Amino acid sequence: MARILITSALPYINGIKHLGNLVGSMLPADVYARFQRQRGAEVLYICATDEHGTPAELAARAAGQNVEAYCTEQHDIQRQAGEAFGLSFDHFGRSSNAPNHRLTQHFAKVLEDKGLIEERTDRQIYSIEDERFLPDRYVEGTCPHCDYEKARGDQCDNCGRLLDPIDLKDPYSAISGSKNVEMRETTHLHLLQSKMQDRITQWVESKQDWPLLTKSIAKKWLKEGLRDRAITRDLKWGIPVAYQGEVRPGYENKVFYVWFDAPIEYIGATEEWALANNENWERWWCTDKGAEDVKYIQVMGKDNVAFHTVSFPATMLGSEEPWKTVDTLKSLNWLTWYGGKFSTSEKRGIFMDQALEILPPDYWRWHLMANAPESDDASFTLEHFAGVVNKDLADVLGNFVNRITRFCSARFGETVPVEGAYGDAENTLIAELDTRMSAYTDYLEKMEFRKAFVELRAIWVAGNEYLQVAAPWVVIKEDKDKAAASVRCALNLIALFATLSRPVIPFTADKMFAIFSLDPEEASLWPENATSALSRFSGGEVFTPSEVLFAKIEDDQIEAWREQFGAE
Ligand code: B3M
Ligand code: ZN
Repeated sequence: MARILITSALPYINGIKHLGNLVGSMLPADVYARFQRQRGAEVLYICATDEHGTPAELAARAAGQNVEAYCTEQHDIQRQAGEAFGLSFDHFGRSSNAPNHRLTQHFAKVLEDKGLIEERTDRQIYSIEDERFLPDRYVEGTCPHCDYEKARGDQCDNCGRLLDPIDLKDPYSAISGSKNVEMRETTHLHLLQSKMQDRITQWVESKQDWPLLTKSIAKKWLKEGLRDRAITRDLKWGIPVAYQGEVRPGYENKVFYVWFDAPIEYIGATEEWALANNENWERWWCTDKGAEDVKYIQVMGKDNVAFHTVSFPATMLGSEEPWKTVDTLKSLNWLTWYGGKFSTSEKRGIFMDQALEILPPDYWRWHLMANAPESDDASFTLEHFAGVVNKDLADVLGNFVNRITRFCSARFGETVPVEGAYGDAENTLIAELDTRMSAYTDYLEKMEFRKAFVELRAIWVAGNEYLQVAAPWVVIKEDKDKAAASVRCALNLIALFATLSRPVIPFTADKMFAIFSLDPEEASLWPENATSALSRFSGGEVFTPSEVLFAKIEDDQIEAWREQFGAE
């Protein structure tokens, strides 16, 4: 049996994520995990909150909470939102938990032993008024590239460039606003990535099946030449720079840099899962302890690709320990909000909790995945969303289920009819389904989601067209047995649709299985072919018509949401 490890980029702790974040990492990973489970693979889907670094401290400060309490609260909020969206994590961990502390310190120690870590003294911005260094986002100022006046130390929100705090013009403290800052010397550990240029280049080149976007980002970084980078910061909240419980002298007020420890949490969260479930994490991560036959898939937005194709591999490969590294890295572009940015502070866009206040998860899941920003950025608009929901979900899928269960119940009763045999119309349908099901399966396997869901939609459409042709409501007047056979076929289609749709719309799929009192876990095993799938019910099975599966979105709802979520 295939063993598949899946991780999606760890959502940062500073607030609930928006739909763009969701479709950029967690949701596609979830769809893939569900698909592989239905195929019978042994799947481990791991995620966690990314809790360290200056954005966490600043968000806690803004919320008037201490950072630990803030992270605990936000972790719970994100965990609940994920559950409500049907994200089927096997574990949703926290990068601040003990396993990540141990592992991060372990990696640093091993890398240092291998001569890949060096202590260097840098100049950093120090705030006299705040009596502290101002790493990363603690300093703001004018962008040296575009003159935007509120650029943050690590990145300019206006031009998008990555920055070093010391490049900012007119820097000031993000804590107090004080401009009374100066350069002071401070010592940090640096990971000598420059020494690993060849090893990482070779490793990237060995990855034949990485998608274009992933590969081109990795190659761009390699071409520019890997630079050594500081992996510690002058902060209190984070993983202490300590080996075997002993803080490294001089590092009492320093911690590891968030981007050093965050990817290590993929392993840490697996250990959390193992501890909680009496499982073994090493068989997923250590190639000398059973992980050699694991297929490891990472899913993330394009801004995270460099960290996963260069920095994290530098940590793992540099250790020379037998760690499992990523096989397939699926990266996504941006989902924009009406062509612009989702923004918490400007109240633009829909966040995960708000989405579920207005509609059930499957409406969002379907739209987001069917329009995933794969080959390019994609723009979310409420108008497009409503159009897709009304057409695909309400008219095509929902209507099919409703129409045939009602018709059967009115004319044959609430039992699958047994009379009649499949004929030409059914055989034509089966041939089309076989072709489409195999294309659909291949696209899901390759994580080409847009193309996959074009096929799934076409499969639903094929069911509707079949029903148009078979027209049991007409045929029944002349040939009741023939009508019975097509009703049986259509009822079988409902169960097949439920199986095929379950990776993307799991809640609805389970409602569809419930019509026939089928156990979703058993009933959703991936079908071999259409012939066997359409003979699941041979007649006599009892069913109960469901409520309408999808409500149409009305124009006045769109209007109200445009107002509420800042559409323009
Ligand atoms: N936390 C994603 C972000 O906030 C970042 C991903 C970490 S993956 C190890 O941009
Ligand atoms: Zn700029």
